[in-house]
Amino acid sequence: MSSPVHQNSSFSTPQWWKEAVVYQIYPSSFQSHSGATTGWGSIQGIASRLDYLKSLGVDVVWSSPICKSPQADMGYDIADYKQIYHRYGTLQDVDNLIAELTKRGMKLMMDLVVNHTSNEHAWFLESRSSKDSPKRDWYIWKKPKSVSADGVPEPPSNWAQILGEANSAWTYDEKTGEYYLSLFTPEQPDLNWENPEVRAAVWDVMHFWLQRGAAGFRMDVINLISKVPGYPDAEVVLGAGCKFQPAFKYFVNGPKMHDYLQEMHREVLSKYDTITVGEMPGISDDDEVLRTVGAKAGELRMIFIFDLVDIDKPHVRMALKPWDVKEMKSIISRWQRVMIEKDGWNSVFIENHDNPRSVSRYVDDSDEWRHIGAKLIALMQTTLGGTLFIYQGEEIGLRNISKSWDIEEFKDIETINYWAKVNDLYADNPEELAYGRKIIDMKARDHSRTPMHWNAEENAGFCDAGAKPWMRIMDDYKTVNVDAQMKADLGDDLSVWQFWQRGLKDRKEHADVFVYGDFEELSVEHPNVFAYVRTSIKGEKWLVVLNYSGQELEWLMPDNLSVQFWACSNYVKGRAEKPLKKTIPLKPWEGILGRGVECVEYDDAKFAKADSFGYDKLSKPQSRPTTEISDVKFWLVTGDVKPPLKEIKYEAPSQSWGVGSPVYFLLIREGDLKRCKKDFQ
Ligand code: TEU
Repeated sequence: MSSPVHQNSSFSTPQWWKEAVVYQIYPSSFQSHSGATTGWGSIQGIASRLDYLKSLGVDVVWSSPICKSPQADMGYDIADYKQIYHRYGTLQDVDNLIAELTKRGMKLMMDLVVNHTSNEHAWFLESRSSKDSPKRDWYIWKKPKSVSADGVPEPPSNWAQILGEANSAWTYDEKTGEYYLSLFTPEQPDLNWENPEVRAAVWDVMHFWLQRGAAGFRMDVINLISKVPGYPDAEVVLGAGCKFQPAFKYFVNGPKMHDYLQEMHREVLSKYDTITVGEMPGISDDDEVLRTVGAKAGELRMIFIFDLVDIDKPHVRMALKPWDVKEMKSIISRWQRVMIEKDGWNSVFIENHDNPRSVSRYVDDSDEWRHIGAKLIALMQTTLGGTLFIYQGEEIGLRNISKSWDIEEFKDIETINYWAKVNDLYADNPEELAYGRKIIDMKARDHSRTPMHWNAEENAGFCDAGAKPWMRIMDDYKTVNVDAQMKADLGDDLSVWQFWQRGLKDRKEHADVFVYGDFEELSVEHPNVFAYVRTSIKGEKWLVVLNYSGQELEWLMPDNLSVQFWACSNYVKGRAEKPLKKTIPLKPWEGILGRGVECVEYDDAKFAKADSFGYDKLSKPQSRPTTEISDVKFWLVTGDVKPPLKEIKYEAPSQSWGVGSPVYFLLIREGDLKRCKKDFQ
């Protein structure tokens, strides 16, 4: 197999938006500004933290929506795309933010929410005003499926609301006797993208922000913009008592989605040098994904693929499905490989504002292990290929809301709807109620939305001491906060923040390996260890070994592999003292990063082929191989060492590293082996 990373592929072609580290801000919870009494974060607050973000290693700031909104869904219900929500500030504040970012060599990415608007948007108010309104067709209006004898209308189909699966995705409007489609909540009517006027209005919004200096967009549920005509009833998958059913297959990557994205590219994106990431839940088919992010397709730079954060999702988000580390690894490895083999580009993320905290979900957030677990995740994230996204608070290992909090502390509409459903269905069933609460404790979107912990002062430095934060601040802010972690002197250890900072620096210094390099998993069968090799186009290799378990264990390195040194570990500041080959002992939740060396096993046929290039003289090796010289007839020189040898293309066996990479061979003839061995002693 030959890897397109190195042949006829643009995967490794450097681009600023590939190397950029993107930091997601949830504006209500990031930073309020001094003097503000609202208890909400603000744009001025964001501007005051740019030096902080720069020092962490951030290049692009993506803020969740800041536009004018009644906040039914925390700004994902926009009432005016060209105005700012009053608590966040003004357009002038955004201009100032962009200027301050630019000064620091950073950029702003806006959240483009155009699958739907708010029901308070002027377009919708006009659309719902009468069936003859010129904007009637800007939204999706349908007659009731039927009207019962006593006059009760039935929605056009059985589709369930995404943020309240007990309810219909269709909202009845008394005034005109029709339903409108509102996939998320009734306050978020879906725009009708079939209408060219709607598309033109969206392009206009995009130009507005790009001309103002935004560098691009995260596009909210951009794969939901085309619906299957006819709006057919969805299959029944939710059990008794559920009238409405998830209908994703009728609106996820719908029939005209690619036409619309291509038009968007033609009309807008092709005219600017942007960073774009499409939020695309519910899609997992390689070829379909490549139609958007393949280098040749070029609709969007990258998308968010949800396989990892939906690992525990059955049909709806507020539910649980068992999963294990093997599945987690296979999801990550699969997408790493797909993008390499099929010449696409991907985002790397493990948290966002719609998901619980990664340290609580994938590792162990107890006081004993939070610190190590958060660094294990940081090591993985900073060594995976793609554009890296960090979610606010991930860099200090914030964890989920405590199970002791009252349900009233949860503010998200999805949680509120879910809890109402559970109470409606199971008011007298304490077991079901407890299970519902368990789902909230594990899955609610609120977990990632609590205010940021800046310091140990009142309100965690998030807002002034006198103001009341819009959402309760987590109880551990006095010990787990930015200030403490930045300043921490932990002797032979690093705080979570310091570890992230170093990881981001390393990632940038070795972008050819970590951003653009080849990826090969070495631990497919292991139940707990995730080990992989990243290889740059020049052949430089790094080995990542992550123990995703709370157990001490040993991992057996493949025979043809060893490392020169273990450069990094989530347990110590300096190099980790571990064996360089064979059996590697790992502590609970331990992650290590090694600088790799490879010794290719002798293979007669391949040796003969290589030999035919005419290298019959013994060349002196550039560095010392780490396996016994008698084990090999030739050995591979890592790519940053430039041997005085001819480059040959070698189809490496699939189990070895650097599949298909151009590699350098030092050819050692049988008769010279002895002499060579002597040289090394
Ligand atoms: O989320 C889309 C959405 O449906 C997510 O809940 C997604 O299914 C989930 O993350 C997969 O794990 C976007 C926004 O991110 C969210 O905050 C909004 O509520 C929603 O769109 C509607 O705009």
